[in-house]
Amino acid sequence: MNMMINNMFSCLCLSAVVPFLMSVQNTEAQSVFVVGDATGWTTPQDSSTYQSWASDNTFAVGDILIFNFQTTQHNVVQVSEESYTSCTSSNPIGTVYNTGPVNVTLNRTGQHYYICSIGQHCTRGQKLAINVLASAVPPSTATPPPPPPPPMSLASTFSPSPIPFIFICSLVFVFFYAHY
Ligand SMILES: [Cu+2]
Repeated sequence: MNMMINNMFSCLCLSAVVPFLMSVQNTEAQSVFVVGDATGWTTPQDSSTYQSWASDNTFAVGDILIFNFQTTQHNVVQVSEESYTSCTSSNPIGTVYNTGPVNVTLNRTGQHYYICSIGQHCTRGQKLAINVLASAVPPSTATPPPPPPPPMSLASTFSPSPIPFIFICSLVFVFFYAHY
């Protein structure tokens, strides 16, 4: 009889621990992007460098862009779409960053345009257009984590994983009746 009680206790422990372990993996996703990767923020050989870099990545609110450049060689100016297209920096949005490297936190959704306003750098391809999405958290982990496991009782532990519970306990009963 003692053995049966022990085994039932193990069943209860298992059915409480498994859902708890499944809920542990839930972390805030914030990505850090180095613009242009190893190329950094410079006048590129290929004028489509930053366009293709942007299309290889997905940006979301909370993510950080790092513009790697040497102070006085380049700068970072956020501009409107028109200014991005025509490479004019007369109407910058927010701060003009002259000291490299620069960390920019993406704090709103939608299109963001950045250019270098030094010389002809922008017309030679030192310009970046990105689309920022609402959230970096993928849909599967977007739901809040379940509350911590409730105190151990048959009623509360039965519902999270009834199948292993029923299966293991059936084995225990079969074992019990076969031997006593
Ligand atoms: Cu430049």
